[in-house]
Amino acid sequence: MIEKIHSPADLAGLEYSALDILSAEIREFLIEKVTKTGGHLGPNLGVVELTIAIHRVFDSPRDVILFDTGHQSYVHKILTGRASGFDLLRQRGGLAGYPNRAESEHDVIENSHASTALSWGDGISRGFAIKGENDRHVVVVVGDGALTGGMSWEALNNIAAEEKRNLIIVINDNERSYSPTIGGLATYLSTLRVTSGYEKFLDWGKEVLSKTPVVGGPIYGTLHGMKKGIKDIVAPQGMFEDLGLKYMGPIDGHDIAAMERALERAKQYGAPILVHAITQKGRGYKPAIADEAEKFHTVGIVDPETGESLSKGVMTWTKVFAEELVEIGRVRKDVVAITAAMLGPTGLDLFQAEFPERTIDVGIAEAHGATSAAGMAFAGLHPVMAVYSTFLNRAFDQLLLDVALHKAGVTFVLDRSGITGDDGPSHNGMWDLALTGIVPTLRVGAPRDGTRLKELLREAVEISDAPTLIRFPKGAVVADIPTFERRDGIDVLYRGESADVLLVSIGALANLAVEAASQAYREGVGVTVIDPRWVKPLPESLITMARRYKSVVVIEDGIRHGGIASTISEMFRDASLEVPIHSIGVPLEFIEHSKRAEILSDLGITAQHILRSIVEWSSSLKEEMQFLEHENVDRKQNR
Ligand SMILES: Cc1ncc(C[n+]2csc(CCOP(=O)(O)OP(=O)(O)O)c2C)c(N)n1
Repeated sequence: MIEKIHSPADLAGLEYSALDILSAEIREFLIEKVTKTGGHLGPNLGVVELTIAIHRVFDSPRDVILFDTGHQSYVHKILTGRASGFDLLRQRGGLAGYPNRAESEHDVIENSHASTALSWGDGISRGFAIKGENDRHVVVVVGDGALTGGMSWEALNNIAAEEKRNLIIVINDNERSYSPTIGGLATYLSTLRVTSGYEKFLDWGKEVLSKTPVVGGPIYGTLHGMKKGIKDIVAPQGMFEDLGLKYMGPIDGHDIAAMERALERAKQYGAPILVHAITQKGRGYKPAIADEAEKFHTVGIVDPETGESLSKGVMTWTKVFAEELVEIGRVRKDVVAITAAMLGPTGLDLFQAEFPERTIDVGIAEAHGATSAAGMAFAGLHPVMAVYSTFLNRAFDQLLLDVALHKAGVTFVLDRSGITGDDGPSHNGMWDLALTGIVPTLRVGAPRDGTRLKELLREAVEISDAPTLIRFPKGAVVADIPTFERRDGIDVLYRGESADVLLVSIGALANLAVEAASQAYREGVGVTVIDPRWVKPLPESLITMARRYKSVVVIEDGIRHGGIASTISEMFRDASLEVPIHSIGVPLEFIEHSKRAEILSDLGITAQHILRSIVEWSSSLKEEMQFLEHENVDRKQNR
């Protein structure tokens, strides 16, 4: 059946028995494809029926369907004619792992950061209402995890206040973010989940009483009129309704007919309404259901039968950090670990296993997590907040004004810094060096290998009168790169024969830098490679060192604009040091999904590219100097 679905219109008129077959085929398809490419398997297996029901009740793209975070939009992609793209999911030229406007008119937001869809839905439905496009509906699918994010609540506050618009909020409640969703809201949703609900009570009442002659109708009417009072006894969904949002549910999100009935009623409602759907993450795939930790939230390349990973076990940056933090935690009882709903992905599950009382999951709430960390530092703890680099963007103001202004002894650990690749433009951790570069009091460390990561982490947690931040990339940690010598905190990794180029290598790119330098020697260019380790503040001795070289080259896995090369230029300018600076890094562009290695190669961040650039820059510098020398000689002779 799946080949017959080219657009949502092809779903119309299908019997429920046919839809059941289609659902099963979509699950098989997802398991077959996503286990080959990697991607978000568990969440998509959970929204098959829910997505079919939405596309049958609403008329996309005239009606707008938004998926919060966007990782659960694969079924939507299949139903909107993109099944053939799944062989290249998240790969160069293939389908994006998130909604993407360039792919389809059915995609409106290009997301991946959680908790934004309600604000988008608020804006779009408000826009339709103001323009008088009252026949258009906006459907927002939002997970229980995404509802833990503050933006969701800011949006709900606005949505509830503005009655007249067609906004349907579908809560996709699978009780999980990556791991089980935490906090008061999760507890509240679980109360709603187990209370089979006053909607059912009313349905029952209607059925029974309408069969009772004469008095039945009026009694039902009275019951309905009293609904708020009854509701508080039968089901405590009061919070949403007290906010001013009509609540429907809970509804079995895997029952297409029930979902359609609920969505049809919601569509007619004419004001913001919330449909609470209960779904099962990983549904229909045994290995996902059996995975207690994360229900296969996201997978790499795995055996479709067993769900076992097919990539060799490698030592990752995440694991080096996680193990070292446990070691530190054994000695330092004041060290606490904070995660924003990403216990497993940041490696903090190891810390939690040993120190559950010192591990805090704040939900998808990076901003709150950062300020809460400042509070814990004030109370005498040393919080280590581990987040993906891209998600720190969410907490910039809190990092600046709550943590740094208060000189709080908090350590941020940024995993997935630099180019990450497969998850597309919004997931690259390419902004952190530029963003953190402008935060007073903050110290930023960029380890080049596992040993330096451990060393910098230990140095960071010793600092209690200022915040620190350690950044490292995704994936396998590189082999250790030994220090030739350490001078004023700067490691010299390779010493060139002549003082042509001083190559300043930032973080995990050091192995490329050393390789390029060793080859440059054969091309007659002397390159010395240094690693400052702490890139903010940079040691003043960098200026003294640079004076001896003809040029300086900086390589960094972050945007060139406002990054470390920029900081070094400013340092040199302030010191009236006139040495040419070249920078290799990420341009100021949004970078489409592709493998990290492919993108780095495009950007000239490989040993070969670095070598070529250095040789080119050095020879043009030589030519320029020879030209200036000739001019000087001519001038002297003409005098
Ligand atoms: C701001 C932000 N922080 C962290 C993440 C990482 N993340 C991706 S999906 C996810 C869990 C989402 O849970 P939920 O909304 O319930 O969706 P589900 O996967 O359960 O369908 C998290 C924490 C993110 N996408 N955005």
